[in-house]
Amino acid sequence: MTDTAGNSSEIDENLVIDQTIDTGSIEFKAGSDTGELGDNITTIPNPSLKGKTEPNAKVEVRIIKVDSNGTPILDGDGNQIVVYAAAAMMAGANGDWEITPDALASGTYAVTAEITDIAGNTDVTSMPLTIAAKPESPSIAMDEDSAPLLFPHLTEQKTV
Ligand SMILES: [Ca+2]
Repeated sequence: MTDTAGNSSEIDENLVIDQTIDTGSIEFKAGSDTGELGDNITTIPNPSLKGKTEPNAKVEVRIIKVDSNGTPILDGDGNQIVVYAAAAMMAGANGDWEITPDALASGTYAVTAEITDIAGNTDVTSMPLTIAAKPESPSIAMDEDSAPLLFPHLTEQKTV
């Protein structure tokens, strides 16, 4: 029925061996992408992320530091610098998964998701992620009550 090259003349669904994996994608959940959408840049330090892969696959998400070219930054021992590692989870029956990491410092990262499907195939998908510093605060309103706090030295001079 099956020759040594693996060609099968009669396909029995029970004998199909799954040797491929669809790692799918990673993207921001709605509301976690600030400013321009789809640029992988957000000012939210702990953006919620979602992915889609094979149903019931195991998903292990990590966030690592990368340089401005997207290349992983390594520590002195040559290991990737993991700033967040989610507990392993299982994608839903429709392949959906999501996480919300701990707050990250502003910088450039890569979100990686190691996917292991129910047949045991493993692969990694990733998404670049930039946490941008929040925009400058609007200029501070000046009034008599806040002035002494904002300018303690002025206050000291006045009270000498
Ligand atoms: Ca954006």
